[in-house]
Amino acid sequence: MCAIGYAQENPKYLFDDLYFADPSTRIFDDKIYIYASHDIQTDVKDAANGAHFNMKDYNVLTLDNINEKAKDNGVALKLEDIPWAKQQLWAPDAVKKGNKYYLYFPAKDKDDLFKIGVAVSKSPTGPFKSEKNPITGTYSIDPTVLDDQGKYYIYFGGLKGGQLQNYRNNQYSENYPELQKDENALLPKIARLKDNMKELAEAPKDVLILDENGNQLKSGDQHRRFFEGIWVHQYNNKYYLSYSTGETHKLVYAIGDNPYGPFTFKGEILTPVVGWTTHHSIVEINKKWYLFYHDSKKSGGKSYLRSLKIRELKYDENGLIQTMNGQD
Ligand code: FUB
Repeated sequence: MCAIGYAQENPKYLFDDLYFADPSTRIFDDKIYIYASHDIQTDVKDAANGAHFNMKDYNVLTLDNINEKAKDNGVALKLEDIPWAKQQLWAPDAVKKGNKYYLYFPAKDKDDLFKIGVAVSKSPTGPFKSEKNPITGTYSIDPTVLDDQGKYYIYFGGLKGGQLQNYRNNQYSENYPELQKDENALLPKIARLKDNMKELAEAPKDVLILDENGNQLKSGDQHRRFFEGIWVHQYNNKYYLSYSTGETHKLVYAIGDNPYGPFTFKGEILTPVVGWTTHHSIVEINKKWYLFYHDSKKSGGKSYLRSLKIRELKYDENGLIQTMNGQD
């Protein structure tokens, strides 16, 4: 089994003084790896398009024991080594297949459109080598990959700065009308990956998120509808799809029976943190479940300087996640 884990009621920071965010935590060969955004101080002012999240590289973090601080293993991939990318290395994720590790990441291309790229390494801590071009057919931000018994699915999408509102049926336009509050909310996307892990095996499909009556969540339902930061994990033979609600600053989740959904909304995982929003992952370590996420407390509330945290996550007897307080 992997590193020792003890019950942990209170959240704990993974670093005292380094700024990382958007943790995608993965267990590879019984070791804990965290693929995160690397936040930096920037002169770019807070902008609606997220330009102040001006990250330029990825460092892979490791955790020997959940009660200790994490370790920064140095730069694993940097902007200048990604041939197609212009700026903004946002939330990544990684997966192992065979003896290779695949890092999936969003960045803006030369036309300032977010695409998803992939970079490969023989080591979980890199260095990773980027493909020449982004993955054909991808767009927007926040990729995460589900390894479902050897079938690999990529999910992605994020509103506003994440540009998802500029796509309908996978087609880009700057001119789609803003959704009315009673129209169906925009949805995250899913596509199976080809065996080479570098191409989509199918066109991205919507991941349906339904309310308790089987109706799609509406765009005005800001406390429940999808905004960004998707994560998928399995518990008791169910698929849990969790995400950030953006403007209402919550982490919420929905449950489904297969990777494609539909998923039925269930409730809140985390109430708002200090900072604009959070972004998370949920993993099992030694038979306990943990939430990895970030807040901006340590930077005095600067939305673009975020610190990683971990806390234990609990389910009730019906498999529902107990809501936690983001201000802790
Ligand atoms: O880190 C940049 C962006 O902020 C991420 O892609 C979003 O999920 C939000 O955390």
